[in-house]
Amino acid sequence: MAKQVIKVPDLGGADQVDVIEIPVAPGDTVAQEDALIVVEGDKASMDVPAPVAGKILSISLKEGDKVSAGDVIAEIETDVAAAPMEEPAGAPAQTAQPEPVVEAPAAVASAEPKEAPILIPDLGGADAVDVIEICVQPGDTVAEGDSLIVVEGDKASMDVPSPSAGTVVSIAVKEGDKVSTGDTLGVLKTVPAATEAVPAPAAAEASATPTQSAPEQQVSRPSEPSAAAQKGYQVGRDLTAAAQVYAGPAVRKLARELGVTLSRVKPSGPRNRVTKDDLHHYIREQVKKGEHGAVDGGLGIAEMPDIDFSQFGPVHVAPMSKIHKITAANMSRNWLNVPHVTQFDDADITELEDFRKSMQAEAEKRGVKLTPVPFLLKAVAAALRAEPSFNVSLHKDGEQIVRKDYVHVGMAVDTPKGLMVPVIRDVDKKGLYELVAEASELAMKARDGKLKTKEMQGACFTISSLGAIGGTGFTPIVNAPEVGILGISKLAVKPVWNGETFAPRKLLPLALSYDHRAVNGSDAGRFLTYLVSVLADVRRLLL
Ligand code: CAO
Repeated sequence: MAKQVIKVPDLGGADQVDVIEIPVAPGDTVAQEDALIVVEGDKASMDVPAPVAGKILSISLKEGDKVSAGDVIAEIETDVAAAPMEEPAGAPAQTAQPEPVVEAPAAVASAEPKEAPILIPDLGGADAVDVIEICVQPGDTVAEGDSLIVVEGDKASMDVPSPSAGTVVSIAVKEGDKVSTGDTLGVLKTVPAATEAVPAPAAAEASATPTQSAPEQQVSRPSEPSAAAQKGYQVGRDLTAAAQVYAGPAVRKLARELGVTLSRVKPSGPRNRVTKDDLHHYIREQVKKGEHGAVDGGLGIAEMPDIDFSQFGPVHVAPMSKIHKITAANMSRNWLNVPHVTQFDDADITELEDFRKSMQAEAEKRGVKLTPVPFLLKAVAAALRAEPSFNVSLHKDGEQIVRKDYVHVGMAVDTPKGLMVPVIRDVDKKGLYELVAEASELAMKARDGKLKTKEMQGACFTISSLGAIGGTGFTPIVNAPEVGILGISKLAVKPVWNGETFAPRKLLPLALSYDHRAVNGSDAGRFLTYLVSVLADVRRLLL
């Protein structure tokens, strides 16, 4: 075991570049060539890879630091015998690609517009690099230093800047092409005024064609920073807009390996840069969605779109009450888990209504108000007793049916804080006045938020009455693990054929939703038919 101090290698002449990402942490084991840091200069971002495999003991930098060649990056414990790291044995030039050459513009003697080929500049020794982005198109006007294309080698992505101001006549490469130093990128028509303004001295030092000198000498820079270079990161930001993504070469490579479209990844790095962590987070989210069946274009449940409603008009966002949130979660659970069937019928409650009204005075003396709801509770309880195949729940194992020998009925109550369902126990054993009193008390408790948990548990079945509100019908959602729910709508007087004539009758619309795993349509049919018959003639409750 030996400790090695890892230093920033030659950056191809670049100095004081930003550390934009540190993909490793102390304790990490890295392989040779794994990126230790990602740095970014005016024109290129590049990985600085580990020259040896080993375990990171410490990191001397943090994101945002500025570094130059020779600065300490980290200390690594390695099996390899320590070697001096600053030694220029070619390693730095191989591992960290220098910035692309910004070719000095040639002096232009004439003010006449001139078309000239744009050549791929010296790529710091890299060969056959990928064209990953084309930033301009024919007809675009560019300033000197504006990015024309972005290329990516093994270790760095870099902008290829325009050698001078002008108009792009043609682009000879496309995304995915491989280019090397000296290849023709396109044709640029130079603008006389701009070319005259370019300082000439640089032309003497830099050639329009690639040089063959040693890497550190290959990097030439204009004697004055170009407009684009002065803009610094602005170039990068423009690229982001053009390519919808801003990421280092290691991240791009990983994205390609994983088949991830980088523009879909939410960036969290400096200047909206996609980091490796962002990529990992994105993959984790996709896997999670996949496990829940939410796959693009598949049969699963697609994710709800995240819509900014304020784009359509003024909005006010308010938190949901706790009850509302619980109800929403339960509804969605029940809706997704229970295969619902809803069956409809109208109960002729003409006689029931006559009876109810005739009892109103007596009820008032008892301090209660008779509405259709207690009659419905009583009729449902009778139907559950008459059709025990409906008084069941599906066992959790999905292989057994739990048959109940009690009749507890839930009653949906609309409260200011949301929907609550208190449960009336042993409904089949209680008289009408007892049921009215209990239903009123529980409804009041629900509205006052005073219901105890126990008072909301144990129902076999639920009734949900919107009769006082209106509507001709609705399909209620089963309150699992109960087996069914009865939705009651507003009674309407309708002409009904009695065999001789049409007579006005009071019809109560009923909708019975049930869990088709636990009961069959025939069970539900019998249940609803019995219920309708009891409501049509409450004397049957005595039978
Ligand atoms: N058709 C016509 N009128 C009806 C009716 C019906 N089906 N059901 C009740 N009414 C009448 C009552 O007779 C009463 O009339 P009067 O004021 O003239 O006497 C009036 O409507 C008000 O009744 P109520 O609401 O005070 O009492 P209720 O017994 O009908 O209902 C309760 C009690 C707790 C069920 C009800 O208050 C409630 O909260 N309903 C909402 C349930 C709900 O939200 N369900 C949806 C769940 S799924 O999202």
